Amino acid sequence: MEVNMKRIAAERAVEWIEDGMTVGLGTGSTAYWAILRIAERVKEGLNIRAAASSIRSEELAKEHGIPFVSLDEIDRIDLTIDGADEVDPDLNLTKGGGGALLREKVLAAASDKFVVIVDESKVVSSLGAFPLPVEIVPFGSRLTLNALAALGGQPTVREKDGQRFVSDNGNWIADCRFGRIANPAQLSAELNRIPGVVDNGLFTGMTTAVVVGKLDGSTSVLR
Ligand code: ABF
Repeated sequence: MEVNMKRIAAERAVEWIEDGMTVGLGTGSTAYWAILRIAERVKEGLNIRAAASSIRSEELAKEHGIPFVSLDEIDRIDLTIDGADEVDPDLNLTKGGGGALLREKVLAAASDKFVVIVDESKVVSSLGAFPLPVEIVPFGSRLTLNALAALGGQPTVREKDGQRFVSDNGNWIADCRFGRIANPAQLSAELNRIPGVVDNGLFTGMTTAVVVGKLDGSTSVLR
């Protein structure tokens, strides 16, 4: 039987949600399994309120009856469950393959617990094989791209269906090929010092736990 590794990771993480929690909803195909499982638990009586890391996640959650709260009404999130593109041994992440990195990082930073759900292909010895998404403002983008190139990023502005990709925040994504990222925290700080950079897909020192779905149908938890 085909194992859906993303689904089993998502469903294990969702079991950690407790009544009365404010829950952050991630973005991407793994996070969507979590949203579907949360919706099932809400129908079974779970009492939560959710905040979403993308317009797409909010739409999906509302379609399935998950109660929402505006981020303007809360100061903390109890638990956010989100996907990732890569996870290194220190639980640093590459995120942003779905173009939602900015809102995802806002939620993760406001969360008491930030739980990442992945299939085992995402667990790597070091970050960097996946091109690093960097959210940039369109204004002066050529200058910003030059600065990213000067750092060794070989930036490519993301396109989707032949059009320039625009994030939920009206910005662009530059996918950067730095190669192996030996010090994610240092690179993240260097990137965010570039004036036209809004944020980048390196999530360092933010992860509470990673739930890994495996091909044999089991899950493991990295802390
Ligand atoms: C999102 O999930 C993004 O940050 C990340 O790129 C993506 C991973 O996608 P998937 O779960 O579909 O593999 O959180």
